[in-house]
Amino acid sequence: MKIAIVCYPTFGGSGVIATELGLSLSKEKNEVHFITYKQPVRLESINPFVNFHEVVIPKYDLFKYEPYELALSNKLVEVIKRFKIELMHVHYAIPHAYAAYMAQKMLQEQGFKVPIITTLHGTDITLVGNLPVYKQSVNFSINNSDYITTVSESLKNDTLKFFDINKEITVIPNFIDFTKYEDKSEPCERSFIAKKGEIIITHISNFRPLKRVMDVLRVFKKIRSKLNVRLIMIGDGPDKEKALKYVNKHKINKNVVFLGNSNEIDKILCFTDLFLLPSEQESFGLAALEAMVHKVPVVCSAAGGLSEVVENSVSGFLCPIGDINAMAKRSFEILSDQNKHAEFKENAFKRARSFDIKKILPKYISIYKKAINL
Ligand code: GMT
Repeated sequence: MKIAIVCYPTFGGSGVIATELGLSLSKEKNEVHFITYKQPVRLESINPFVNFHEVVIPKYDLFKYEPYELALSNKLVEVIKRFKIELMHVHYAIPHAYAAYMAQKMLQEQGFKVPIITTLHGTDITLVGNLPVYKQSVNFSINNSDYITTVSESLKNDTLKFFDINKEITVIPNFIDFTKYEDKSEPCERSFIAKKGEIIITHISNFRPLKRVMDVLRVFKKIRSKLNVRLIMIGDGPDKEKALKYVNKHKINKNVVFLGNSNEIDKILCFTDLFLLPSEQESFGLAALEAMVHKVPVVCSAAGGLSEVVENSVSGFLCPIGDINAMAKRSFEILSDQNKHAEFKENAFKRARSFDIKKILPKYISIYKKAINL
């Protein structure tokens, strides 16, 4: 098949999933064309079946905001015609589903029939898409996609709750490509960040308010009063300043390392003992799954789709949103008991296995085939 993938090229989970999906499709000899404004951050292993087309918008003084969706739909039409692409798979509704709809209409006028598959990822529904300023357009573009998928049951329910959807929604969970880990020959260097005997706790996010990074620090401070722990904060975003101030004020700066955005999270996760994700909202929680692949138990909030990833009391703990006492207590429970820790680690890995891309990829392929009547 020949597939155009539209996504955000940044460190967010939707871009990561779109990239990994495209790479896996390409390994099965599908021709994949990524169309976005920058090379996606995880698009490292290029092969002959992977193409990247950059959406470039020239500056013009009149524009306060560059009309990205106009340029994107233009690029879609151009690339789809040139490479005879059979379908568009857009990740994150805003503005991708809208731009794809425009492209589809333009192509239709020129005699090309190209279906749209829209995958909803989370904040495009629960936070941004729901704002009155976007809602009607988002609703319209979701309903005008040929196939709609969400990354969890929870997100499907939210989509049906917040929007007026007149089409079937298929849940296709996010996934992990285990072959990436099997091929790795690099050693896991714990001493690279941890001192001897230190327990490592990690958090990864975009530091937006809904990630509740201050909860991460508060939970950590409580655990630290009982255990020899070090916290690694990976990512960047609006609440980073606040987080830095907090660690200085509470004199825990020697025990908290801020690493910024990273493409090498596996190098840290491989020796992490516990992952914290206290989000206000999380449609899936890809970062938690990426930790579980490395046998890292997760203590998180019971927000959105996290309960579809982490099994409470088995591969981690799900606590009420904002309940830092419960999160600290549960973290201590896992970290202070070696046997329990070992058991949770194995369970986390076992759970992650159920999200192996080998099980998930056929679900997307089946939709693609239906879309192009194969
Ligand atoms: O968490 C974010 O704000 C980033 C966002 C994105 O666009 O990447 O993440 C969403 O999509 C991920 C991939 O499907 C999910 O794992 C995240 O849970 C989801 N974030 C939220 O729902 C807040």
